[in-house]
Formats: sequence, C-alpha cells, structure tokens
Amino acid sequence: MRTSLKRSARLAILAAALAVIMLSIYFFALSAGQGGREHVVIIPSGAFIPPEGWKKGERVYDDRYFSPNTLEISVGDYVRWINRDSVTHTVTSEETPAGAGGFDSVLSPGKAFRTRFTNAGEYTYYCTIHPWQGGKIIAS
Ligand SMILES: [Cu+2]
Repeated sequence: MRTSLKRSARLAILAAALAVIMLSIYFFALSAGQGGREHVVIIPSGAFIPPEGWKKGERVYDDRYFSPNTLEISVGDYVRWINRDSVTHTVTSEETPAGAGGFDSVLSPGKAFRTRFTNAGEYTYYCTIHPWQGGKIIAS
C-alpha cells in the first residue's frame, strides 16, 4: 500500500515536471518571435479587368487586384492567396530580398496557394496573365 502510494506520488511529480518543461519550450518558441501566423490575400472579383489607360509592363498596386495590396507580416508568417475571381490568375514573385526564394502559382477560380516568408524584406509579385495586377509583402 505504502509503496504504491509513493509510486503514484513519484509519477505525479514526474508528470508535473514534464508539463513545466513542455510549457517552457512552448513559451520560449513564442518569445523567439518565429511568426507562424497566417494572413489572407484575396484576388477579388473583376481583377482580370485592366485599369483604364494601362500601359504594357506597368504594375498597378491596388486592392482591386490583390487585397490587401500591401501586407506587413512577421518573418516566419504564412500568406494564403485565394482566387475569388471568375478566371485563372497567377501569384508570381517579381522582386525578392537577397537570398529569399521566389514563388509562382497558378490559381483557377476558388483555389488557394500558401507560402511561408522566412526572409526579412520586401517582396513584390504580380499575375503573369493580367500583368497590371501588382502586390507587395513586407516581412520584418
Ligand atoms: Cu490575373
């Protein structure tokens, strides 16, 4: 009887210690600012319509094409683009910070694409099918 009580007490202490260790790791990871939040950018209905007076090669940074058009995130965060338009669009990186990889995704209507930003800096992107559509991500 006594021995089994001691054993369960030891087990309880062990479980409590384990819980403390797990919580410490969790809060350390949070305080390290590793990001991990997800942000959503919508490709709105009608984004395929070029702006009036648009000239070839010109990017237009406007919520009509990617919304929000400029998004500020933390390094380590994710961005999910959702195509709410009636036609296919692409999310194609244009300028990226040194050392950062690019991205390129084709999204038919209703589809989404998600990527993670692990390098700080400014990223611009556009749609290769409707090249007036410009967007910007700033990771810090
Ligand atoms: Cu497009």
